[in-house]
Amino acid sequence: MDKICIKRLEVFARHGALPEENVLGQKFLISATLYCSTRKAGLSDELGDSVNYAEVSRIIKESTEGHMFKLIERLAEYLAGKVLLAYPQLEKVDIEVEKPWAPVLLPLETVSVKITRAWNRVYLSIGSNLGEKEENLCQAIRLLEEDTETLVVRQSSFIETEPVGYTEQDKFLNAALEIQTLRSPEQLLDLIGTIEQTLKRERLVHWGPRTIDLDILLFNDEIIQSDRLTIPHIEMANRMFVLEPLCEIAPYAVHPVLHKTVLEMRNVFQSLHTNLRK
Ligand code: A4P
Ligand code: MG
Repeated sequence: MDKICIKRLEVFARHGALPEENVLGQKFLISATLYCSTRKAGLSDELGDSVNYAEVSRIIKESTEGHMFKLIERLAEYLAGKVLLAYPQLEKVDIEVEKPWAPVLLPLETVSVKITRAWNRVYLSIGSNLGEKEENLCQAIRLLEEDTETLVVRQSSFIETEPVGYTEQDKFLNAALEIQTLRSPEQLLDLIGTIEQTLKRERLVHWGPRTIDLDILLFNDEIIQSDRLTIPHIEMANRMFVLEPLCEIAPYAVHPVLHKTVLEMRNVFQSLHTNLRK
């Protein structure tokens, strides 16, 4: 992956755990490595096809001056988020914050924190079979877009599907979404919970009617099994209402446990059910 590097940008700011540091201020040196393809700009010679390092430097300077954190860990985290959110086309960013005048009272050259932060690529399934179904899906998408750490990159068409599981209920409207987010899996689950609450989802019957249901299907290529989360979603390969819309936006996304693409999973499911009906 190509890189654009900003080395040791000097900023005077007031971060520090000691009150004197917050009053007097000191020098910080900030380095950033931006991971993105420079191929397009390399051919076109157009700034608009690249990430403008002057603008990134300005974002770093203003963000560093505009806050007062106790820890350089916090400052590095904040800067990484700011840069990634300003440039969704970056895959990841390294940020190093050096504090050469840190009040350590020993003859050291500098202290620093260096972190790497990346966008997470995530696929979600959404469904509704209560109330204004289309409006519910649109509202859920809007609420995802309103989250400052999340971008909705792609969405499938809305597909009407027969209820699976508990069948004594209305048809569903289902869709799949591709998002990129800075949130961790658990933080994304919290966001989904908040959106479900905002849209007044009540849990009455398991697999029963709902104004909105949001599930995390794939999170990068991670495999997660915890009290709150199973990723990939445990039922995704067995549900046409998931595979059909997902196939529309990500046919070649790979299930990290089954090692099958979404397209393959959909075809397997389809042929299995066609054979069962014969
Ligand atoms: N949880 C664990 N893993 C995940 C994950 N990957 N994504 C936990 C989201 N949540 C996950 O989920 C209950 C708990 O699962 C969460 O609190 C979380 O900690 P839920 O969404 O509140 O409960 P649920 O929806 O009743 O159960 P579940 O298993 O998610 O059901 P599904 O798979 O969503 O099925 N028929 C059609 N045609 N279309 C539908 O959309 N949906 C369902 C519900 C049934 N039939 C359907 C449809
Ligand atoms: Mg669910």
